[in-house]
Amino acid sequence: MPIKNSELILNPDGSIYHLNLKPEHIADTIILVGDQDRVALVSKHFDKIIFETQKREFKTHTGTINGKKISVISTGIGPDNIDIVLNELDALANIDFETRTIKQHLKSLNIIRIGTSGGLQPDIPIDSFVVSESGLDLTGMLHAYQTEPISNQKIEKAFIKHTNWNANKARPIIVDGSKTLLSKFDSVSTIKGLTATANGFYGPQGRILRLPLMDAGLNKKIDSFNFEGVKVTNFEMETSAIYGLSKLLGHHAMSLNAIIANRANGTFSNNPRKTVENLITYTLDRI
Ligand code: R1P
Repeated sequence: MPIKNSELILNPDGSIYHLNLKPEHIADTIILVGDQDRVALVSKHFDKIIFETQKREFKTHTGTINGKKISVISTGIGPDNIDIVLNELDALANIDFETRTIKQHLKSLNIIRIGTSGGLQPDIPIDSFVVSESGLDLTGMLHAYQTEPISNQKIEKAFIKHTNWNANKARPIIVDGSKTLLSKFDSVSTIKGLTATANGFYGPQGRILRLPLMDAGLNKKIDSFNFEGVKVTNFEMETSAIYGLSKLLGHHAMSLNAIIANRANGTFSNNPRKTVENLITYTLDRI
């Protein structure tokens, strides 16, 4: 049965609805960044750009680097955007837009996030790089899908117990990154971690400006969680959503985080742009 026009939405030129891309416009290796302006910081390292487009916050540059085809796409902020980006990337790779049917031979993309993040432990220095071995999903977005095959029940249960997780909030899910991709980053220059993904920047990450929090002690409980040596290293807004959807769809994903803030000691990087640029070159050298 063909997928209906209302479910798989194509633009008049045949490109997919939000990303504005046709299947031939993407590489098998895709770097995701949050900020549209970060796309050019990545593509300036390309030999050449062979395709570029933008719609809303979704900007794409596809080119080659040392002859290898690569795409960089901005996602904007948050797990709701990741739902759009991952589903549309998978459609570009694995759905035939002519027949609107799923292809017989499915493709696995390599999806690498280069993002910014706040460290949660005092020993995670500002301007360091955290490689997310796993993502701790606090967003609820993944619950729209059948998540049983990708979750890690034992550690999730320990986290729920330790934080006395409020039953009105979505159940946390812990999803692993791609071991194949992560193995390329086995280096002393990175910190391996469990990255917490929130569905907001302020209250959902425990920041107080004017509004009191439902659970003012939650961040302390997240910081002190320790499951057989595994601690929550950092907070951001996309990693677990990327890991969850990539696993469910059969893609390889990993997330690299430039630590520009430290929430444990209240500090912020003096030069976050430089740190992000360093993480970009560090990443491109390894993929
Ligand atoms: C918040 O300022 C944004 O920055 C972080 C968070 O995950 C969120 O998207 O990542 P990016 O710098 O990649 O956008």
